[in-house]
Amino acid sequence: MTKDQLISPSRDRSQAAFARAQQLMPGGVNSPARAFGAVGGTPIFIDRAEGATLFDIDGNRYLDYIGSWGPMILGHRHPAIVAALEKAIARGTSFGAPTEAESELAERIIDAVTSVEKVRLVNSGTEATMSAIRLARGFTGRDKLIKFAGNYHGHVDSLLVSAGSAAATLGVPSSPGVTQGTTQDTIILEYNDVPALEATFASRGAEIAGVIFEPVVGNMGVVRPSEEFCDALQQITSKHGALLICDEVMSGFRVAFGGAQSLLGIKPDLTTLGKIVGGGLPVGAYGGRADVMDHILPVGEVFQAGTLSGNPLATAAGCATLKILQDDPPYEKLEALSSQLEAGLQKAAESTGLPFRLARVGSMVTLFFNDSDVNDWNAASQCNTARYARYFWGMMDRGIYLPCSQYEALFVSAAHTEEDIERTIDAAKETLNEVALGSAGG
Ligand code: KE4
Repeated sequence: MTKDQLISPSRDRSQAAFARAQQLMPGGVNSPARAFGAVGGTPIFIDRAEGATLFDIDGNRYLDYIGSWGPMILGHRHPAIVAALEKAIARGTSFGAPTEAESELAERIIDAVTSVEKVRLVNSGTEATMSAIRLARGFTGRDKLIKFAGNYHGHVDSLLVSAGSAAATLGVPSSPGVTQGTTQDTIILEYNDVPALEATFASRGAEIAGVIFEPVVGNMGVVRPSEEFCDALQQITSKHGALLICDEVMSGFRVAFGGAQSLLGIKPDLTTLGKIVGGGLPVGAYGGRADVMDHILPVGEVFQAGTLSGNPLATAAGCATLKILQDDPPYEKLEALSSQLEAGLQKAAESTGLPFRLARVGSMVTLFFNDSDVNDWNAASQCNTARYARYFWGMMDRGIYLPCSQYEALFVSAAHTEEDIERTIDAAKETLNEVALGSAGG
């Protein structure tokens, strides 16, 4: 289908809705990733979703590869999750008191993620990472924390840092409102840079409370850790008494039922989770060694609390989701569909002559417009993001809804079909050829 045969979708209602929203909320959105800032144009407003399909308020339909940025691994409105929510809502929406559903979700997480002996439920991935960092500092009595460029862990003040002067590697605030005092204890290194990790611990090991990292990065596009990097993280933190924090908010239950750590053979001290564990409702979680977790109030003295933590609706959706992932694991199907997509994108991109790299772990995929391998932020930051934007819109006009940024992973869901993947590949062939032609001028 060539572009001029496309029924160029009307998006008038989304345009009007966006204009109204911008008067009411900063940028018209409740999370900046949705504002299409990285690709330009107007975000589409969603009316409803079913399976792998989104319907916008102009009546256009799209194959959804964002899946709410990860949670919708089973697709939208999975009948068992809808039923669980209907059952829960008939009993009330929030009590601010313990429920057995919280214990069920906690038990499902503990049973699935072997390094997790105890867990605390919160309301978002940000809350999970913020709490895990506080716990690492409280448990070790140390201040410094290591994170990696290109890894995103939510809008935690102490993690909103950019690399400072190379020598210091001490973080400097990457957002107004974050104080120097907050970021001075954050050390930022390059992902997969073992020598830098070793050198930092050699000089400051006694000050370091923990290291937080994405075991499979999704937030600079998909980037895998090297084996050496995984080994170094495990051994160096253990040697220096620092805690290893695996941020599996995105990769948890996504790349494997036991998380990326189960694929990589890593045993972190703490793990953070989100997205899929809530089945599309707001749930975050942090957990790990019981001797560490028991430092959290009310057993220990590290403070953390939340009005809606363990909310009955959210835990119902989370339990229903993890039950399906355990009883009827979709991972073989996701692997087949995702490798079909990867092969098709590889072929389509190769035929254009455009420089690109393709990365995939399980059902997380990124097509980088980059002429070098992408193993860290240094390389990722060289991507041709203008080219990605043209690719994004060409796919949108063909009814394929990709992540609205080069620095995100696309997600295949268990609701996608082989035909959906073939349609996506056909759309990519046409779009990438258009991008190549359009790039002929540079
Ligand atoms: P939330 O606070 O957005 O639930 O989770 C923060 C977070 C923590 N850790 C990792 C590895 C994450 O990927 C995230 C959130 N991911 C982004 C997408 N890359 C959420 C999208 C958004 O911010 O709207």
